[in-house]
Amino acid sequence: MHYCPGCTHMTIHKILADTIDELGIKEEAIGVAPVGCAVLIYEYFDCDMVQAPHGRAPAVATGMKSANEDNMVFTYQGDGDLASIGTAEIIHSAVRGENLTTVFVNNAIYGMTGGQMAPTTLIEQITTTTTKGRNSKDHGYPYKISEQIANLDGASYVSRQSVHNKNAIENTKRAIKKAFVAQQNKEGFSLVEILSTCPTNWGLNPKQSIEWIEKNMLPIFQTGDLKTTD
Ligand SMILES: Cc1ncc(C[n+]2csc(CCOP(=O)(O)OP(=O)(O)O)c2C)c(N)n1
Ligand code: SF4
Repeated sequence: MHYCPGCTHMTIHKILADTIDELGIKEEAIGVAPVGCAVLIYEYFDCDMVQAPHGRAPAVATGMKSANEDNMVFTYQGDGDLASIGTAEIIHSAVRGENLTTVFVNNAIYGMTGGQMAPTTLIEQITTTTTKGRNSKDHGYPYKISEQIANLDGASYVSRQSVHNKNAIENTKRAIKKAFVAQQNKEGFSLVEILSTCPTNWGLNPKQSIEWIEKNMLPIFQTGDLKTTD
């Protein structure tokens, strides 16, 4: 794989691929790849995949689903892609209640382009564009877009999970499965946000990156289901 050592995009790929296999939906699955470090996700998945311009995956996915409602359509998007340039697309897909599933990988930074501040960057987090740390006066606050989406009537299932340990990985798998089942049941838009590492741009080694999620991300981006039909 092309990812940096310790990058949990790889873990998330494995969870997602295993879930597709377990649900037996490989033939009808169509994934939409993002722009960002996961741009090459189509190299690793044995199902139909297309690639959308930065932030536009939900718009492309909407077309795929409209063409054939039996398609199981998912997008895979980073926080720069989904919560910055693609905010309009993701919010309005949820507003319209598009019957799609989104896997949203939040590593609190723009990974691919060299570690610039993302909307999800934490207060005091150092990035290449917040060299003294993000401060709310100049840069605003971390964007909890999943909470916003959970409040929309068109969203059926919204969850935030993580991959920092075995339990978290199991919960992530359960959540992705639930999101696909919501799509199978035609319940509307489903999204699973997953807290993920970026050791390279965080300037940490893989072990420290896992600890950084636990210490810094989990208190701000609390995990659990934000909306469910249960
Ligand atoms: C229209 C457009 N604007 C900007 C870019 C540059 N760009 C490529 S990837 C990226 C950020 C990716 O960050 P994120 O979505 O968080 O994914 P990560 O790389 O962290 O997984 C940006 C700004 C682009 N490719 N296209
Ligand atoms: S730059 Fe960050 S997000 Fe991208 S592959 Fe490397 S560790 Fe992963």
